[in-house]
Amino acid sequence: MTDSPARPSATIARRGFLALGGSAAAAAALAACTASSSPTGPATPTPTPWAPPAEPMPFPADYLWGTATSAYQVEGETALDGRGPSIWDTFAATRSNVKGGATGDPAADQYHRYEADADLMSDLGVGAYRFSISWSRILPTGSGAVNQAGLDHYRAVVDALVARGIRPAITLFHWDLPQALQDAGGWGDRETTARFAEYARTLFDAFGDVEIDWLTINEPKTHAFVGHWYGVHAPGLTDPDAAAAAVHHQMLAHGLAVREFRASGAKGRIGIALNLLPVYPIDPDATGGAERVDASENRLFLDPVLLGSYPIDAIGPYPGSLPADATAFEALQQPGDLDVISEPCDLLAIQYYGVTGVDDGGNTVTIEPTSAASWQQIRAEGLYDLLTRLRDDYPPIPILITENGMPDPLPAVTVDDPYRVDFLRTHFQQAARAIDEGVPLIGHFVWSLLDNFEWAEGYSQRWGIVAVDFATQERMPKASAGYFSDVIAANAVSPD
Ligand code: GBH
Repeated sequence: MTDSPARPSATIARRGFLALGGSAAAAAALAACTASSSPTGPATPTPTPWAPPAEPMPFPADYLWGTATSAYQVEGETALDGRGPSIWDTFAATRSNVKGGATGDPAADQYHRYEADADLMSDLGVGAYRFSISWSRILPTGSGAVNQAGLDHYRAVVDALVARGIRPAITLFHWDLPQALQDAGGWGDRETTARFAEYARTLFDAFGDVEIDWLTINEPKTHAFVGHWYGVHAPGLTDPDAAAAAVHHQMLAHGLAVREFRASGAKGRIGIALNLLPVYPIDPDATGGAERVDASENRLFLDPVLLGSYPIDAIGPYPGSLPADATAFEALQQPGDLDVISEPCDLLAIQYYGVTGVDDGGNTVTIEPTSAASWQQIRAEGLYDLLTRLRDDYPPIPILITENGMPDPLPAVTVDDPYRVDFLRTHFQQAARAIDEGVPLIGHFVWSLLDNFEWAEGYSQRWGIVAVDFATQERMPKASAGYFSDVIAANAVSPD
């Protein structure tokens, strides 16, 4: 494969294949004609075979409109009230790991401002807020004695939301593993799955009285690949075998948490949050690379959860695959693991940012316009392709979009974001289109409520529908927040 493990950007190397049918295949063939191998160069937009109807497209009456964040990205106060260090504290402490030497302090100071942020969401009219719990606030060393101050903090957050009629959606793990667990082997060690199950049970017991949508693991793929293979996220490893182990152990941890959830009798629903990437082969006669990228990007995570098996073409020394030892990956799997991983969930959470073209060598190719995040190739119709693919290839399960959004083009504070209004409108339209065609989509969360700490990009990429001045922590709703508010109020998306 062409990847170098520590490549600076994934956009010039590989990524993911959705089996394409009908008009999507035609669109992909057209896209192939305009494919550019430059990650930043302007790709000619794919001709659009679908246009929205003249009348607003309605959403189901109980559709869940939400905004999303994660703990390390917005909380700040990384040393307060007994919080233990996480791998992101360690990683960000090395200045060269994050743009500008930034860290998770102060982020958006939501540790102190959750009440005001709940008011803000209430003003916008959102029905749900997805945030994550910092494992090391609850269990400072990842296991052992519970830190009551941590539980109290999140109880206050949950109460603030519920008091405003906002449904909490809580991610248990959004990449901030307690450092003590990393020191003991992290996701390379099967023991971490048992620690995760204990941590999850602690939370189900503490918040079981509240209707919550629980997301077990956020993007196991990103944490495994970007954190353990590319070395761009914490824990900063560049070892494909460590990435493969992190895949299996996160998947197993997910299943164990689902079992704990059922055993706890907690209210609410549970699922896993997978970032999925529609993949379009740029040469319709040479689709092997794209199929393998689809396997490593999508099926490696969907199949075990929804079908109880791993695909056979995701891992190995083939163009587009995760270049790890497939035999070693199999050796990690114990009898019964896949039964645990495929424990039935209440919903499938998906996160959608865009698509990629792939050549026969399994290399990603830019076929759509990118955003300030060079990996993001924007194509709203890819969301429709993804949703209908899930409907066609997997057993039926309610689907919740738990992330969808784009960054501002520049690092400066702005509230004028017509590109984001356009992004949201076109993606809501594709969601409505999929619902019309029988996809059981139950809600849509925008990433993100606030500008925040964008991992290795530090504070240089602003993803909020609400701007944050990090010096003063002032919140300023952008035009997109107003637009989103109007869509929520109408529970429908207009053609323009
Ligand atoms: C999500 O990841 C995250 O869940 C969220 O925390 C984040 O803030 C948000 O999206 C916006 O980025 O190999 O270095 O080129 C999005 C999916 C997949 C995006 C991995 C970055 C590759 C980075 N991510 N991808 S790199």
